[in-house]
Amino acid sequence: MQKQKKVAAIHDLSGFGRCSLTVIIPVLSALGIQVCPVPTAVLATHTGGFGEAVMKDMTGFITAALNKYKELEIDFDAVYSGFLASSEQIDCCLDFFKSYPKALKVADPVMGDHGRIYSTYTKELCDRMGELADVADVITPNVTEAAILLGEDYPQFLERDKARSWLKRLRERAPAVVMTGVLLSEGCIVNVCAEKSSMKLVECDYVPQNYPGTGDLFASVLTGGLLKGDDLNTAMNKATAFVQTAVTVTFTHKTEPRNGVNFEKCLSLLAEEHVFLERGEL
Ligand code: PXL
Repeated sequence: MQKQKKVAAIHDLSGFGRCSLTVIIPVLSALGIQVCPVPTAVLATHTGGFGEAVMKDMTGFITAALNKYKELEIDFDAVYSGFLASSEQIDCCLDFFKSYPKALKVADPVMGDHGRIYSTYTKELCDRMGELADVADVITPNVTEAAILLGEDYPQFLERDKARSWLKRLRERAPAVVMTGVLLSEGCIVNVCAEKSSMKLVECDYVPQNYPGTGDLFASVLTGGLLKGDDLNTAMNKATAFVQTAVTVTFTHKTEPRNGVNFEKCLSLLAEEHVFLERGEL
């Protein structure tokens, strides 16, 4: 049997609303991957729609946890960063990435969505997020985050040529890029990826509702796929299909959008594939 993979997940723990670690842990676990959470902050809820954030900043904890892992010689197959609570946490993540040079380095440059920056984010933190992109193997910005990384204004939609040029410029920062939630000028919403000279696109079904945590769902399925040997395009397609299914299920349940995506009943879709792949290897 192959050795089980381990991911250090440097994200916040938000108690209610289904985002970051409360999504990442179950998704990667369902894919048969061990998640080692390194909380950047502990919050009562996510920051999208529950009033002022109740948040405990965990900046000091990240370096202490890293030192402990080094002392114990615990190795990680991937280091995956996301929502941060302070600009100093950029340095903590850089240290983490540098400490595991053989690990897959995934930086989800979490900063905002739909043209709005998350309420707890400072300008300094946004200005420094690109430093993680510069050392990562894979980055997964949505359009809002891509605009910030590139110093562009948030666009309502992108022409195909513009989407290609944004991907090319993001590729100058990281060898593999997936940009999510791109509304093309012809009217469809796509996820796009670029690696080496290739650029691919997958169309997403339109669901007339936004939910928090979809970026975390997407990036964790993508990370799991890459760790299991999928190429970037395959991992993007699987992550897109999973998020689409979970969002469609949620929309049909008509639950409050701020409560997040009802992904729990969909986890078996990931687990089944895992069982199938493990059987194949035997
Ligand atoms: O899904 C991104 C995210 C992560 N963490 C917190 C958030 C959000 C988005 O709203 O508020 C705390």
